[in-house]
Amino acid sequence: MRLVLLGAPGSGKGTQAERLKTELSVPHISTGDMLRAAVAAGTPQGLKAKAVMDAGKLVSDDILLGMLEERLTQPDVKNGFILDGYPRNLAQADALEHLLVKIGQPLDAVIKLKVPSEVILGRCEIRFKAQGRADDNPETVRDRLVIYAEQTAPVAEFYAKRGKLQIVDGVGELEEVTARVKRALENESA
Ligand code: B4P
Repeated sequence: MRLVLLGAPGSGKGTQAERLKTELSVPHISTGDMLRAAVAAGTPQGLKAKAVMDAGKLVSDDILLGMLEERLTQPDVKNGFILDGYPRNLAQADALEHLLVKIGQPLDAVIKLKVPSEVILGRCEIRFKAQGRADDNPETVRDRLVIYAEQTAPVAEFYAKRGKLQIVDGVGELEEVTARVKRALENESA
């Protein structure tokens, strides 16, 4: 299974990917986690990315593509992957198509988790209080939602035009959302 999870910040992409990876026996690849690891390790990419991430903006496409290409060519990806956080704009969607053709791993499914902004603001505020992630600050989340609407929402249209997009209601208990995603994947393979 080669799956892309789309959705606004706080829509549950990372949360659901962690729940699905064991069942699907594929790695969860989160560009957000990769960037946070680069920041923590103080790599040159991490040093460039930190201020951008803290402000809730998108890190440069070049940095992301380099990191993703390296990750998607690791041996554990041979049976597929769940990609979370990428693509976040149309240039990244194009770059991903080319990269997947190059490595012979075309996408099987794209699922967008749909969650209203007021629910997202509530979730991120809870995570901000619990984990103190700078980009979960309510003001920054509002900015991230604007960037999402302007730059990431067109990516869903990109996949809809290719007949790959399924939209899943992301509101509810974690188990309910996981069950909905699994049903959507079953439809995909039916
Ligand atoms: P991400 O790490 O992708 O951050 P995120 O959008 O907030 O999603 P995440 O997966 O962590 O959270 P989730 O919705 O699961 O990106 C962080 C930053 O990295 C970006 O702003 C950007 O700067 C940079 N970046 C990453 N990828 C990039 C790219 N491709 N290009 C450029 N820059 C990039 O969960 C959120 C919260 O909701 C959690 O606390 C969770 O517990 C809760 N939650 C989830 N599901 C729930 C449910 N059903 N009910 C209640 N709570 C729920």
